[in-house]
Amino acid sequence: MTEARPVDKDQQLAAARVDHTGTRLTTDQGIPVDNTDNSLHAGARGPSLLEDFHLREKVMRFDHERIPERVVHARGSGAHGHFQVYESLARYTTAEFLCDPELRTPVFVRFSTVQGSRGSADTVRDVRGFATKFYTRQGNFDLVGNNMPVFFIQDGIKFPDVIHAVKPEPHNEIPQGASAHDSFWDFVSLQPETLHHVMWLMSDRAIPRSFRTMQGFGVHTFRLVNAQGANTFVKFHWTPVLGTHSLVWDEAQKIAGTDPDFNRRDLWEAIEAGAFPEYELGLQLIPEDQEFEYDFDLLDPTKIVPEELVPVTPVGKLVLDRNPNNFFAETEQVAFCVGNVVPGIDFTDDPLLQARLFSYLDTQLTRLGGPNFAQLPVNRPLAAVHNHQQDGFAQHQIPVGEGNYHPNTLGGGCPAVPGTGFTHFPERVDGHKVRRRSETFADHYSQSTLFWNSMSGWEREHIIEAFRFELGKCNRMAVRERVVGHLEQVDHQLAVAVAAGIGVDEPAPVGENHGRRSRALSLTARTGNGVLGRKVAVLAAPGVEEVGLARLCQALHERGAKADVLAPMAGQLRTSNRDTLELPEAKGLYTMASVLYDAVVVAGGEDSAAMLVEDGYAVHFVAEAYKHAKPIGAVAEGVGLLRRAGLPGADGAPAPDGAGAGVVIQSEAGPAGADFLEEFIAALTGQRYF
Ligand code: HDD
Repeated sequence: MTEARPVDKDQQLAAARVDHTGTRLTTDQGIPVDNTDNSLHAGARGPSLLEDFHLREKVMRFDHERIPERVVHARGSGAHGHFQVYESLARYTTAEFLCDPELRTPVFVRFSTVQGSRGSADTVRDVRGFATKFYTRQGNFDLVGNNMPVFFIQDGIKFPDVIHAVKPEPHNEIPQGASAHDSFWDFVSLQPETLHHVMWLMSDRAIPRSFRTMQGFGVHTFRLVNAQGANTFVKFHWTPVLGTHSLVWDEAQKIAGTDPDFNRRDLWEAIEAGAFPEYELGLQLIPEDQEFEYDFDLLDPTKIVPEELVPVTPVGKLVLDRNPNNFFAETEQVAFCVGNVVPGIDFTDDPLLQARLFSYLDTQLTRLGGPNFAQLPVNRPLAAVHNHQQDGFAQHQIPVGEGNYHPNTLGGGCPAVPGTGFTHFPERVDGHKVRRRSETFADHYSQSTLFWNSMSGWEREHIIEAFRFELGKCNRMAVRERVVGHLEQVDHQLAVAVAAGIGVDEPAPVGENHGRRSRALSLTARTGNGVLGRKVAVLAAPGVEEVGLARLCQALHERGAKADVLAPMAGQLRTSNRDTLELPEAKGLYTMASVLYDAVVVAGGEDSAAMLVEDGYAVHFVAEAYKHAKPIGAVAEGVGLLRRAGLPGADGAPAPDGAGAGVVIQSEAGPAGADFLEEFIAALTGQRYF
């Protein structure tokens, strides 16, 4: 067991931080600047002079502030944190950070969307990246995953094709941040291996509520290798402690306009507020001799290993507890490379993974301007770096001595190669060189059907609506028809429902649905715990009943949820008895929208309720929250707003089956009581009421 001590990435980063507080302005050369508001002119109204080095330097630096955005995953958001394993996994691996429960390994995580450019909206329908850099004492390990456990293609040579197809079309660069266009679906219709991932993409997984409520997956099968050299196949899973939760499509589209930074802001604010996002690392471990036990190939990245076959064992926890100091220096310059593995973790022959091993190293050369990107503070390993790699753009170190080759005597034979270090798993390989796909990769439909079968009723409805939206945006009828043809292979009912919405003839049944399900695939199996970090809008107006309002805000605060009081006029609210209770200042109702919240409560108070009922925006706010199946509460006079918005059950008559679910009402006058608060918080825990 190694010595128990934290490995401090923060301390390493501190050396790179620059704080300008209390300093005076200089040029990049350290020359003091006397005036940065005026160029040097020949006469106050005359031309600028070429000798003005300050002007030239300032403009030159500005001209070159941008670097190429990532060719995929351009829009992202990052955070620092740490990872700790629960118990030693030495049985499986020599990776020290997985073997020492005392060791807190610093990490940097970047979440991202795939299709859109750096300035695109957060809530588009897309896959989300979940990339983690572990700064271990044995070097950096990068787990570069997504929030979906499968990928569109089986061989990395198809990556440029699938990305060209999904990115904005080449002739007009439309659409931004969307897969709802002809070229993507043309590709899908011709490449059925995409189907399984497309099912995930059309599900609510593609519009996560928050980076904090999103699963992560390493996707490929990797290997763990122990001290005896024995190999265990492994799939990596991140499970958010808060549960996995999504938006609904109408909401996601509106947020893209109301707050394009929705997910980014949420992550930032949660960390600032101390509600640190947490994820459990889980492993699916498959003994080497069971490689061929399944009806799919472990090397095929379009397949999951169903949890019913191999359970996910929780092995450790990731906590994100610090926002970056500077977006560009850290989040933009972080360079993940799938090839960064530490001793005890190794690759498999998954042909998608194999191509990634080239691409990530290669892409940084263009993006970060040369081969020295590992020296950037956010990329620097905590482990010592010694080798003879030298020179290149932006070399920041000054290697001393003459022995820049191996073997040498001029440098004392250093850096020495002791013969221990990363040893590749000695997999036996035997075969002919062929440009061919393995036949074990041929089944593209069984797991697409498994996913469909595992969805709840409302998840299926959302999938059908998503297909109709996306395919409905395709101009070519032949593309729509071909996709429906593939859906028919997944499930007849699905294909019929989609076809009916997009003007395609009902397909004839082609076969039987196998009927298998995996409960772990449904969001209903991933509710998580509590209401931590949930955002509640409390609608109020002058004359609001203040005791109940204060109780509500406090009850939510105590459970880790956040209450925003929204009123037609921002600022300190006049309350029903003009008392001086400490109430939070109200935000302007018109500056916010129901789509930015997880739930709504209408506060009590006669004057307040009377004003809200007459306010069209407030009525819309509540009606929209109901449409998006969010928990809604109302206290005493506040119930009037629910009535005005036409919510079932608000008028005292029994609501039709299920229609009143998630609506919590306190009819009796007076402040919100304990029963109401408990019931509302229980409803908030239940998330949505479809
Ligand atoms: Fe990739 C970025 C995830 C297949 C080539 N990828 C990138 C990022 C994530 C993923 C999360 C953003 C990293 C960051 O935040 O900087 N990519 C995946 C997953 C895949 C996958 C889960 C399949 C299982 N990717 C994949 C293939 C290729 C690439 C098959 C090429 C053959 N990916 C890249 C890239 C990027 C990248 C071009 C762009 C920016 C970067 O690497 O650093 O190299």
